[in-house]
Amino acid sequence: MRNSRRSFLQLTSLGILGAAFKNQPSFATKPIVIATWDSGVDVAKEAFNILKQNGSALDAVEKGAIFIENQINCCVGLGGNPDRGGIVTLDASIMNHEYNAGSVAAIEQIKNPISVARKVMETTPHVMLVGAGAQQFAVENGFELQPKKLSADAERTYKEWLKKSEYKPIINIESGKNSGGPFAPNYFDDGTPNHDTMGLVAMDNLGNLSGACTTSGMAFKLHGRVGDSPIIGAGLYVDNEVGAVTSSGVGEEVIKICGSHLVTEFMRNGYSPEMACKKAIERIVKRNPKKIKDIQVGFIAINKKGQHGSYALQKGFMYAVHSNNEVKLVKTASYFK
Ligand code: SD4
Repeated sequence: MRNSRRSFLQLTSLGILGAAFKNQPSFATKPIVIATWDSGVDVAKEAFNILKQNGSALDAVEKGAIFIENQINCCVGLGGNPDRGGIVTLDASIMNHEYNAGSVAAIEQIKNPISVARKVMETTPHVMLVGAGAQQFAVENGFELQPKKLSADAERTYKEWLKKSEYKPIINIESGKNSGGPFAPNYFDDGTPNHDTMGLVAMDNLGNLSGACTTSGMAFKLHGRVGDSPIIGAGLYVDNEVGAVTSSGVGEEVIKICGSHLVTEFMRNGYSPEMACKKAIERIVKRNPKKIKDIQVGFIAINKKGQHGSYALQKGFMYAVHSNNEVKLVKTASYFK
């Protein structure tokens, strides 16, 4: 009672009561998982398999992330595009319902960085390990060092990129529209478009929230560049009292506004998941109104009631939702129409 009165007061004092309720997306019963992009459909199915057997949200999001990291011709995981020196470096983070978090950044030759991130969370007093130290920790914990070899797709794309070596992010405005540059979608062998980041957040049957985010990052980046995905509060945030959020797009812009944490705080103040994502995107717009035309950022969120929502800068962003034994792809509303 006290809580709902407080939320009501927060909403009215912010003058957004009507807007927040108008934008409430469909209600979903738990368990539920949502995952970025169209490649999120299969990822959500993997994660939901765990949830429907009463598994934890944490196990579910890790399973979903592992599934996509294991796709050899996918741009998440070791099959992803390399940095400008031809080296694949991976970022990943995971967070559970007790504010515990783990992440690895710029890790090389490790197939499942998400599981290394979970190991960091569960077995060390730290949150984040990077580069050679992250790799050493992984090997010491039984993760096999993989060969330094680009996937066939990545090698082709990299060779193409080397012809001009332009360091200019190309936004993935719509699946299938761009290819061959940073942020361009890649494709599975059957032509299915795919993207270089997978973020997913879930609520289990107990009502607990968790999230995971894994990426090969910005293609042809500077060696050592780290994006938003492994940074807790930027590419991923979970507050079990409020909701869980993850992002995709130009990580630098997400980091600068502490994006996923910001979306969580908007939900804490009573905004629906979609409205909370929209408010964070508007913060990016306000910060840099000129630059935003050339970049993409999208957030996806669920709140404690199992409601979900999303908002992006550019059109073309989407996310998969798996609840009630069915999975669907939802088109995200965007700032630019
Ligand atoms: C990054 N956010 O490294 C990631 C890239 C991404 O779809 O999301 N691409 O900045």
